[in-house]
Amino acid sequence: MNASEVISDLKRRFPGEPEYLQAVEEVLGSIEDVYNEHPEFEKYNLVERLCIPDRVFMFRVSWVDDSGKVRTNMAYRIQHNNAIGPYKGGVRFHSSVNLSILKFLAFEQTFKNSLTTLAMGGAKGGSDFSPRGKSDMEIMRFCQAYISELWRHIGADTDVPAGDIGVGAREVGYMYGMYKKMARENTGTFTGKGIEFGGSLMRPEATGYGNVYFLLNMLETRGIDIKGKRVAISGSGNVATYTAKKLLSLGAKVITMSDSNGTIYVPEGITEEQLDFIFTLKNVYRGRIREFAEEYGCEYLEGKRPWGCPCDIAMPSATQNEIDGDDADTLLANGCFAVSEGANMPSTPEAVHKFIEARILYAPGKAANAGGVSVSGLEMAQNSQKLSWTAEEVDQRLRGIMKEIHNKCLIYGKQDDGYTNYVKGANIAGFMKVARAMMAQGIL
Ligand code: NDP
Ligand code: 2IT
Repeated sequence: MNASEVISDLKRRFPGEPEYLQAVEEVLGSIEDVYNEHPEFEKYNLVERLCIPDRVFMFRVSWVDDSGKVRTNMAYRIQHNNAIGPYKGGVRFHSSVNLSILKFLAFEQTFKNSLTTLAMGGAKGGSDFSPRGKSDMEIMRFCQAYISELWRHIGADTDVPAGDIGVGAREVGYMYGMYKKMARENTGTFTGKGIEFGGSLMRPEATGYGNVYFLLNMLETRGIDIKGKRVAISGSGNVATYTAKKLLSLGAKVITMSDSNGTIYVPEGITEEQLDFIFTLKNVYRGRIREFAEEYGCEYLEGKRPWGCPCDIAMPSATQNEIDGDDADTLLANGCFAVSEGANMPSTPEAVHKFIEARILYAPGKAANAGGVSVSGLEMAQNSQKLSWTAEEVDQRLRGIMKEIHNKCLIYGKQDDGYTNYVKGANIAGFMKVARAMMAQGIL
């Protein structure tokens, strides 16, 4: 089948999976040229095999809440592709989680991991369990229940989970503890672990810092200095807060942060002290961003996303499809000249089209947010060596990897008119490595 036949076929077979189909369509739309140059891909039905996950685990998790009530959730692990290395990807706990969302994330992860220069295949897992308002003991019991089923399908050289929305160091710790108990091994089959038991320095910072390093590479191509630039960030979780931290250290102004209830708008830019408040609010008290506005008396945009606030640069770092076509129009009308995605697929296809049409610097998540999984790969390397590297060493490697990903985007994404289409660049570079590996390994 050729690429468009694959898309129609997937639409027919998986009609209730819009996010998955959206991600597939975006990638296949941009690899057509290279695909047509390789007739052997069609002969081996490579695209269809690459789009459909190798396997999907889907199961019920039962756990007991603090009031003694027995609760159930749906849980999943998608092992998408392991042509270039063990399955690798995060775990998401959020009420919105379903098969379509995890399939899109595992598909994206395969191309992202291919770009990192490291040997990692693509996977994603999660549950529609919502950590919001749950006690620490409830979180622990849920994590243990999830792993009591999943543990037999993962392993240090098989499938290595990590964090994502709703899953941070606390949840990884509980899941890894249960995994170790069940599997009777201590080989580091999770990344994002605590520093005391095999975690890598800089893993918490990696996605946000990596996104800023990618942005700096993009700005350099146009000779733009980050200093003093107004950056709108969405989200206030792991990716958003470390993006903000790196930006502040470089003299940029972080003018917004948000959560699913609203946005704080600070036109003069938040201070380091205010950012520390957000870290504590989110990680210790697990509070809402509205409380920041109450503390500092800034503007709070209830129920709104940040994109109406005039900015130079947008760094969406919350969730998928959080910038639609109208938001893109507003950003562009306000003079935004760069968008670098911390979240996975935060821009709808309409928004992506508008950014590229407007010839702004636009980095898709699979390139810009690859720093997180890259440092996960470095955590796996350290665990294999039974060594821990210094923060400086990990940060140096992270900078090098982000530079390399940026170079690949330039190589495959440069257009005749000189504009770099980072979507095309990232998709082709990511695809070609996986495609070559799959061709070499035969029909599986
Ligand atoms: P966190 O759980 O730490 O933070 C998520 C943030 O996004 C919260 O502020 C949350 O607000 C907000 N958010 C989540 N879902 C929604 C929604 N449906 N609508 C509006 N806001 C929402 O997650 P991360 O920071 O780890 O992840 C953020 C994004 O980055 C995700 O797209 C993830 O896939 C991606 N990513 C994460 C990596 C990592 O290493 N952690 C690596 C690469 C990408 P609220 O509290 O109200 O839910
Ligand atoms: O989307 C992502 O890249 C992540 N959530 C991180 C995955 C990982 O294995 O570190």
